[in-house]
Amino acid sequence: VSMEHLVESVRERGVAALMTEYMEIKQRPPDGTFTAAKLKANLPKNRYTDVLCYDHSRVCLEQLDPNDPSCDYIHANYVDGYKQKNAFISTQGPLPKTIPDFWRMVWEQQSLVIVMTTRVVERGRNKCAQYWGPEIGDQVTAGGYNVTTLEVDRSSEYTISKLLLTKTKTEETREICHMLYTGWPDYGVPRSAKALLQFLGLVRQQQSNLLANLGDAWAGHPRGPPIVVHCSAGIGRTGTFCTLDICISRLEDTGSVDIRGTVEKIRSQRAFSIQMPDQYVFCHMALAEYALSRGMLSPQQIAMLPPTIEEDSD
Ligand code: PTR
Ligand code: PTR
Repeated sequence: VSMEHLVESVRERGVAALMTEYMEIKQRPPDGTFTAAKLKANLPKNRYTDVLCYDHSRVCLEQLDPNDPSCDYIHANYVDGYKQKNAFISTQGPLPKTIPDFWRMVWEQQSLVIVMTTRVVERGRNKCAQYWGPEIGDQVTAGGYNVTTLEVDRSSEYTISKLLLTKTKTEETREICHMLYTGWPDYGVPRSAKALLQFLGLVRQQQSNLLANLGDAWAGHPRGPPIVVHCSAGIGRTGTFCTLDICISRLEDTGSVDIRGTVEKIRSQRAFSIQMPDQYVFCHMALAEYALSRGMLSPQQIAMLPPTIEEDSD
């Protein structure tokens, strides 16, 4: 449907109808197996026992030990973008013991950008291991990799760091952009839709800058390697982020939106994506905010929407 249509329907049916729509999506049972995630040797690699990782779309690490079927497992799935296969890797926040696997995945998949939408500790609980150094000059050694923090740029809602990832054995190095969004509580929605949209634009920009540095290495794939996206479980906030990216690309390309279809598609690749009704509603509001900023909707149309959006549009 068109953006105007969407806004009209949200206004008419209200937020409660969106919540109901989300519950319908959520009630559908997972359609796939979780065999690798349930292997005894892999259980300690899952952050949450109730959030498992599909087999059919999982990212397999290189099988380093042919006798160990568990050594290719990491809690991560490929997720398609808008007209782009495997645009993202959605993954859980690394555990202390899976940090080496995480960096190995980044290296093997040749990813350039890591998006993190959780903080390391929230409400006194560990949500993600400190797998990179937060200060300039910090170094982290993980398995066969070394990670050095070269630059850190902090603003109120996010922190962007330039990391140097070195494969110790060959001394090959790669520049990685680490993009930490701090203004997003777990189980919740970002404090500011505007700031998140701005962040999303920066993610795309970083990916294309880093890609340009590589010359024609990715010639056949103009948008490059998968962007690694994670929160704590890698489903709620990660799913919301991917939904918005996909919906915005589609809106730019065709002028139409399909939030429900997008969420269903993402959930078919990364089970349980988008965790809260609020996050589903937020996708609608943020998309309306985006359309407003692009002159696709009028302020009057926006003013008719439920209040979430007005708080952000100053
Ligand atoms: N078992 C956890 C829970 O207690 O809810 C699973 C979980 C944790 C699910 C965090 C989603 C979470 O949010 P996010 O995917 O945004 O990190
Ligand atoms: N602790 C999580 C929660 O209660 O939200 C665990 C969980 C994760 C529960 C996923 C259900 C999940 O699947 P679905 O999103 O399909 O309900």
